[in-house]
Amino acid sequence: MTFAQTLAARAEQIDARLANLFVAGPAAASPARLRDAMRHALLGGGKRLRPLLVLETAKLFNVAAEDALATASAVECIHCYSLAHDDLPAMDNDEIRRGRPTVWKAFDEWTAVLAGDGLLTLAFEILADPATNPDPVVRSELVLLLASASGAAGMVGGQALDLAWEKLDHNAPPTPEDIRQLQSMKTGALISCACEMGAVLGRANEDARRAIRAYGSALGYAFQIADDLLDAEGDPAITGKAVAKDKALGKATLVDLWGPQRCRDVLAELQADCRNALAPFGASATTLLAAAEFVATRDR
Ligand code: GRG
Repeated sequence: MTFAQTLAARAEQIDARLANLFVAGPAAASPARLRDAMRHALLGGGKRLRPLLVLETAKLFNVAAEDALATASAVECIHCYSLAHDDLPAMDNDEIRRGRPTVWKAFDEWTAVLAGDGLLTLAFEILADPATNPDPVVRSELVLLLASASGAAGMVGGQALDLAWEKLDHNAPPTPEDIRQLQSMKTGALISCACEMGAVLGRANEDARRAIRAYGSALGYAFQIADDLLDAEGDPAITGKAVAKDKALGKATLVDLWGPQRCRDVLAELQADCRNALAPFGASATTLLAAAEFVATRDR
């Protein structure tokens, strides 16, 4: 199986689990318009990379996919809430996401804000549910990891730094270190967290957790550099979003500062970091290794 086939098969599993949240799950009782907007944000076209990372990391520690799917779906709820809010006129003002109208475009702004709020809260409702994992210690660790990766010192903080650079006056442009910091908070933290949550489900020891964190952190960094390259050079027919959007918004990216070639060199170094971090797991980490290659060379 190629990595693209594995990703597609995992996406099918996760999509079915996500769709069920609106049928038998906690979102079933929400008002119809809000529910439709949450469904719009959550379903329909995402690659489901973060859920795959949860499932594949859990698998390293012999956790069956069925026992990791709820955790994987919680991470995707957070990711999709962040996209719905990021697309709002007050933030990135995007009209197209995953080749479809963004949530605020398909509904309206207040519905998109509330749909994001609903997904954010839903993620923690899923993690706190004993059906997700019978061990309360595991559940509380999952909640803590996801809260800190997605909160004010993680994704939300990274988004705040990003928007501040873009929208407020500064005496000097951001340095590569500034960009690295905001990107690792905004994008890297959730990707790295998805990996570590799989290790928590598998009750991995501290050495293994450290190795998974090193992999997740290199992967998250690679993901963001690849995203910047895609913004600069990607084909909108494949990426499902406007090209050169970051430049149009005046966002500083590493592609601007370093140029595409240096970014590609750094991507190759990060792939090597991922390989080194996964070395202790041998052949059982093949899919995670392939994920690193996919992230560094992706076209969507
Ligand atoms: C609004 C709190 C808040 C946070 C927003 C993640 C984020 C923070 C904004 C998204 C903006 C963006 C395009 C960031 C680049 C990295 C990224 C998250 C890309 C989209 O993720 P993919 O490629 O998307 O995994 P799919 O559609 O496949 O799920």
